[in-house]
Amino acid sequence: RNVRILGAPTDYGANRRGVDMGPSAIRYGGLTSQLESAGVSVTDAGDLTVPHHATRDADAGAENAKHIQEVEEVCTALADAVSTSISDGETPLALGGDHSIAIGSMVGSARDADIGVVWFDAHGDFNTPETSPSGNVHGMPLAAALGIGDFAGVEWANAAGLKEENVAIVGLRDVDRNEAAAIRDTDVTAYTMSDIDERGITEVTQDALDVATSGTDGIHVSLDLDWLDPREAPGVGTPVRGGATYREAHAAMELVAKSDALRSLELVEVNPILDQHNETATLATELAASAFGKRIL
Ligand code: DIR
Ligand code: MN
Ligand code: MN
Ligand code: MN
Repeated sequence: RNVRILGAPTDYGANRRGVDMGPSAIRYGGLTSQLESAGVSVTDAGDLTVPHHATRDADAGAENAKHIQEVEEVCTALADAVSTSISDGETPLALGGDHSIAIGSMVGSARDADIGVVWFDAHGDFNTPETSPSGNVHGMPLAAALGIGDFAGVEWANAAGLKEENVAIVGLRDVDRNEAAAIRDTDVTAYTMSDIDERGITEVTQDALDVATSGTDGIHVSLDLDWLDPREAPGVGTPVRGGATYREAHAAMELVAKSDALRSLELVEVNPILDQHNETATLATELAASAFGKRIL
């Protein structure tokens, strides 16, 4: 397999600055050599050009969907880069940046295919401008892609044409009240940390992969580093106690590799300003290697 690294250095969807440095931190954490140790060949396409936050009106966008225009610009560019990578025969690995980039990754990944999605996250990312308590778009990308609420008919966001039945969220432990209702109202499959406690990471991840692969051409895996426990991954903007362990995260990514269905991957929300010695970025590189099939023996 050939992998193409695509950096998306943006923080427009997040409430804390610094996540735009995620692509650099992940590269500096040894991404290319980790991927090569998984036996894939690697091309680094560099970063998308994203205008720095400081150059834009601080209050741009609606209060309930901050910087939505910038998010659209970044996602549109990323969608093209992801789709081109796939047509060139290279599996895209998008580096955030905050989780708003997922809208673009999914649109690009789905341009010539029907895709399923597995979303590893502490959060549901299912808010809409009307339900969001923060107005931060990184809490909305799944709702945006699925055309929920205010996002109905928003072409740049809905263009992936995702089917709710092919979307699975794994690891929930911090979901806003109206967001929970929105998730329950859909046919999206959602597994909380309690499901992982009760059934184990292997069974839950396998079920999630079955949901995403059923009747699709391949899957997009979105890995928000705050899925992991903050003890393992402190360098994220919205840490929540009680997350996946180091072993659980690797086990899940190894199952992703085993599914042989991975069409695109993204690593998001790594914020080196909040990190300790770049350990969250480094962990992200290891997990990517597992997702691309790194084996010990
Ligand atoms: C919160 C936080 N639910 C929001 N979301 C985050 O602002 O909508 N998602 N951090 O990753
Ligand atoms: Mn701002
Ligand atoms: Mn997220
Ligand atoms: Mn999250």
